Amino acid sequence: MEHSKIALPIGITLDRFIKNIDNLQPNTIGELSQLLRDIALASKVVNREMNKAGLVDIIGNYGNQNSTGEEQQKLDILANIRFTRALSKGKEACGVISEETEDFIDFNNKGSYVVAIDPLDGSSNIDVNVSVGSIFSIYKRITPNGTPLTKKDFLQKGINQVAAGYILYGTSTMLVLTLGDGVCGFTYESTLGEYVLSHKDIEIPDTGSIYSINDGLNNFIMNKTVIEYINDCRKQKLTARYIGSLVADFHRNLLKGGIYLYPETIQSPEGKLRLLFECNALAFIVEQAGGKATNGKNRIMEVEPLDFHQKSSLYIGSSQMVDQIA
Ligand code: AHM
Ligand code: MG
Repeated sequence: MEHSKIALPIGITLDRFIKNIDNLQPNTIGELSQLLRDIALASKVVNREMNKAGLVDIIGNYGNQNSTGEEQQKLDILANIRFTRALSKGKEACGVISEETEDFIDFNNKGSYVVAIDPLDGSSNIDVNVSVGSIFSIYKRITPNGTPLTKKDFLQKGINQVAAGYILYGTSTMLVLTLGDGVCGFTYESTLGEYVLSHKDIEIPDTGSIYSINDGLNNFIMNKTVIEYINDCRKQKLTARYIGSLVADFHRNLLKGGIYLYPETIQSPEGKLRLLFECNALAFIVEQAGGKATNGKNRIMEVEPLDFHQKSSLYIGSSQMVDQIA
């Protein structure tokens, strides 16, 4: 695969990185670069709120359920507000759909892009100070600019993504990004308040020694190939690693080589993760890094979403490992 043609040195800021993309493709990417800045800024605010989570009364359950019936945590709500506000203030995104809301929001502006976002993934881990993440996908709207947005602007296949990324709030905070030309990672330098390029042209190893699955699901997995594959992993003494924060599990496997599996189970026959908010963005990133993502039958990026909150099984990571499932 051909990777980033942009020769930028380690240590440059995300802002400069984005500016350089502008210089290379001024007509196509100008709006997108501002949109990425808005997302980065919102993530810094979320990061700040995350860091003080132990100090003030913002951790814990908000008492509501989100549209798929799970409990929302307070920081979920806050993160959703921060990202939505940042996107609505700029004029580049014309609408957003979030894992935390039932329907999309139309910003009623002339922007060209729509954003699908999981503002805080793995939020049940916040109370115990374990890594969580934000995940985003950016698409061009399908309906004409300036007209009301419709469902079809958001129900797009993953292959239509123009950019995708995640922010991992971990031992350090990182933003990992693809614009369809390789994958770059930026580490947050909190004293400067800047993301700096720390991981250039990330490539996932073709195979690895890590498999990541919730072992408690074992007796409820519906796909026989997956059951056999996990047994094989055990026989080969691969290393089982599962945090229960998709972004963190994915990020580790992206850098070290491995596979993340969330299968269809008797309790969740369609899988648990959301195609629009979680699977598509990570599938785009992994493919750009040389890996693969499937639902066990099809390439994730080619699945047609019929519902905003559609769930999916997910097998994602090193290509040779994912090939054994699909
Ligand atoms: P969330 O979007 O409600 O936070 O749920 C998604 C999370 C993923 O981060 C994680 O990989 C998975 O759910 C863990 O699920 P389980 O506890 O069933 O293993
Ligand atoms: Mg999530």
